[in-house]
Amino acid sequence: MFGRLKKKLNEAIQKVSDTVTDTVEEKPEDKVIETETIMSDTQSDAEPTTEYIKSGTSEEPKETTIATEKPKDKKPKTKKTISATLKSAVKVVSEKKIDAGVLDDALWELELVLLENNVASEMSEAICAEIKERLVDKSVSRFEVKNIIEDTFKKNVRESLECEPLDIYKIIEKNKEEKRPTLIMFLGFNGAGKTTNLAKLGHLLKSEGYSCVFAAGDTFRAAAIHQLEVHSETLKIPMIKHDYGSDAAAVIFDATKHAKAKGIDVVLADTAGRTHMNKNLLEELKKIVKVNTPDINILVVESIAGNDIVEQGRVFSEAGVDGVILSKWDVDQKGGAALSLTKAIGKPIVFLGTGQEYKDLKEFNIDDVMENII
Ligand SMILES: Nc1nc2c(ncn2[C@@H]2O[C@H](COP(=O)(O)OP(=O)(O)OP(=O)(O)O)[C@@H](O)[C@H]2O)c(=O)[nH]1
Ligand SMILES: [Mg+2]
Repeated sequence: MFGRLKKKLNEAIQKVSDTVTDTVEEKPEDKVIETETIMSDTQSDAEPTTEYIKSGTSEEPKETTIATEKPKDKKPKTKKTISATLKSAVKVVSEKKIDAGVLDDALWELELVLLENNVASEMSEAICAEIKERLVDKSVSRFEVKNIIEDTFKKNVRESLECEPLDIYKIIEKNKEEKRPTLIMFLGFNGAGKTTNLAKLGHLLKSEGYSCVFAAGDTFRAAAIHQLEVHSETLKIPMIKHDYGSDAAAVIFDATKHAKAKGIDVVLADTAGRTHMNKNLLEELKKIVKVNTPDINILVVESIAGNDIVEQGRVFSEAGVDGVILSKWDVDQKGGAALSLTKAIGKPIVFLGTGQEYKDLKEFNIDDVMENII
């Protein structure tokens, strides 16, 4: 999912640490590195002036003299001098304080990378502000700069994803004790992956030993009932359906009644895709929820939906959302927006949809995301 962001992020982080360090190295004390690197790299014929050599190598005049006395066609023996000076340069770098102006420019590039990959602007700004606070006027080496940037990024992403978890199995078990089925309803934007991920969850729950029934609650889209029916037949999970155009709330109600009568553990209810911009469709969704009071409302959101993700999350939350499935996680796109959803709606990501097959439903784990992102 984060292949693109990871690549760009690492490039930007490298650039920030390089810029910061390079600028620090351009202090007068480090002049000797420039002098001798130029000599060694270009094998210049021009002999440095005595005055310049003195200012650059006051601590090691001997090596510098050897270098200037070498025949024109040979590379000056400056190896020892360079490595010695590099050592002192590292010391200088770690003793220099990082300048706010230099850092601002470098961090702006990092912020752009985050924004280009749809990381929400609040999060991008917060990350860069915190990096700045941790670096400005501090004495840090190039290595530490990189670590501080990575640490700050990870900390912010982790905080944004952390949330009280939703334990579906615990809810099912509790309801089983009370001899009633658990109703799990799927809602979300058109084409987000509701029906496919409902079927995947049915497959998973069945493999865990729970009995399931599907409710064909999308009575709106042509072929939606048939789509679920195909899953029902393939997975050998029964399905309750009415005709197209009938009341979705009634279909789900009937499926729950059926599950109660037959002692079925879980009802997985599909609903029609709807845009979060359409008030009427949202009102209808609220009615379905009111009639059926699902135990769990799962919002299915395409992880590649870009900055619209958070808005979708906020609006569907009006109907009640308990957890999220981020679908299409396998598609490598600008996935940064997904990082902000949990914080925005205060509900956890429960599963990632990682493909189009039944097995492609992965329990969400923050550590896996962190490993993939940086
Ligand atoms: N690559 C990938 N494709 C997915 C995933 N989940 C769903 N899809 C595909 O996305 C398309 C839409 O999926 P559906 O399950 O029909 O989406 P929906 O939300 O039910 O759509 P509507 O009922 O029309 O609103 C299908 O081609 C699915 O195979 C996923 O995790 N990864
Ligand atoms: Mg559907």
